[in-house]
Amino acid sequence: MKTELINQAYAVARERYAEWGVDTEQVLRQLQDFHLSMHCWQADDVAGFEVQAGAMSGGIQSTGNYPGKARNIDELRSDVLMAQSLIPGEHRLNLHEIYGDFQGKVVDRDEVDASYFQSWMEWAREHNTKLDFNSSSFSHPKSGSLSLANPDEGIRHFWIEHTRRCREIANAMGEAQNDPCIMNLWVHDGCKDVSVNHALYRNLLKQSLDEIFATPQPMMKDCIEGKVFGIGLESFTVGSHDFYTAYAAANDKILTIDTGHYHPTESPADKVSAVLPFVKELMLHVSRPVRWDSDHVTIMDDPTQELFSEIVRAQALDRVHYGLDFFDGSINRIGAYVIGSRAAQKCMCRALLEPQSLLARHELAGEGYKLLALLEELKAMPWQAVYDEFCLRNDVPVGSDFLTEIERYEQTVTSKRG
Ligand code: RNT
Ligand code: ZN
Repeated sequence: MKTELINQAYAVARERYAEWGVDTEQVLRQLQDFHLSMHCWQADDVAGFEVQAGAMSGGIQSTGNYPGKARNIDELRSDVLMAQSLIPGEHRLNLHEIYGDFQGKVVDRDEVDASYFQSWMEWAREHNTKLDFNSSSFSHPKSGSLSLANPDEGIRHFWIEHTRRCREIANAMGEAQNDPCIMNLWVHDGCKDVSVNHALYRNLLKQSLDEIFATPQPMMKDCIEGKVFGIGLESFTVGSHDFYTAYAAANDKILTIDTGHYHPTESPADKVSAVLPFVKELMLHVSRPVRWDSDHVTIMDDPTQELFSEIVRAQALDRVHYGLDFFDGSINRIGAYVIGSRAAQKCMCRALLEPQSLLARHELAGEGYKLLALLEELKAMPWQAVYDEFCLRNDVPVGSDFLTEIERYEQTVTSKRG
């Protein structure tokens, strides 16, 4: 796209927003400071690099068989860098434990340590990126339907040991990058069919978490993620939203909101102002549920827009960590990263461009029709010109120009993979 045209469109947008008291230059600065935590698992359909890797389990599923998924650590790193080169701004990389650099060695989940992530830390430093982390309870012979809530003490302690070690790894990453590593804890624990031991499982999960969190790890931050149900675990989820919301509030932990994890008519955006008086920070897993927790690629849909708008309206920008969590195996995976990441940024861009104090004033003055009218007008304001300018200033392709780059990478790299 022609630079001149983008600049002209931006100049018009800048004036239009200024009429509403919104400074687009300020918004561009805020966008520059908006860092996504890009999930590594879109590149390979959540397979990871364990030598002993088996089938995917734990109630999650990546569907589709688009050619070219990353088969090893080098391919995944290359794909992530390719995606990042098409996304404006600087972003973090979110690793799961199963993505360690195991060098052909069988390393069980209760044996992992920071040495297997040394090369990741070096890679991150070299590429000026920061790492976040996740323990991995799924896709393992001991996963079953219960891990940290398992009444079998041997299995439960296996997963406690795993998660403890993951916190040490996260802490090492935090130290290496001189910035806390955000570690997410999600376990799939639940029941396929009716169960009468709900209280037992939840007490066990609480006990496990207490043991895991007993050791302070100053350079990492813990977040905990609940959900409604998993595949094959439809009847009961131990780590439900109520469970983790209460745990996070009582134990000063970060609550993770995965936008795919709620009942279809429930609004994840509405959680923001509801829990922020009680928890210091939130972690997002921005995703897109289609009828269930399908983890489709994030787009600019109403729920995503509402979520970012609620964060801005709550003045909570610096209390939120912005993770992505989708894994679509049916389309070009670099494309998936770029579309999803840019969609999240565009939603944030629109959220930041809202004339907040003006809107709030109308509402408090009882001028409901004015509030409604302005919100309607805002939908058609030239936010796209601001985002285009953002891309331009970050030296990444503007608009759909990134398609050519992805196509070239597909032709020369991903299509060559067996
Ligand atoms: C599963 C959770 C979890 C996973 C990743 C792979 O329902 O959303 O965050 O998607 O950890
Ligand atoms: Zn998630």
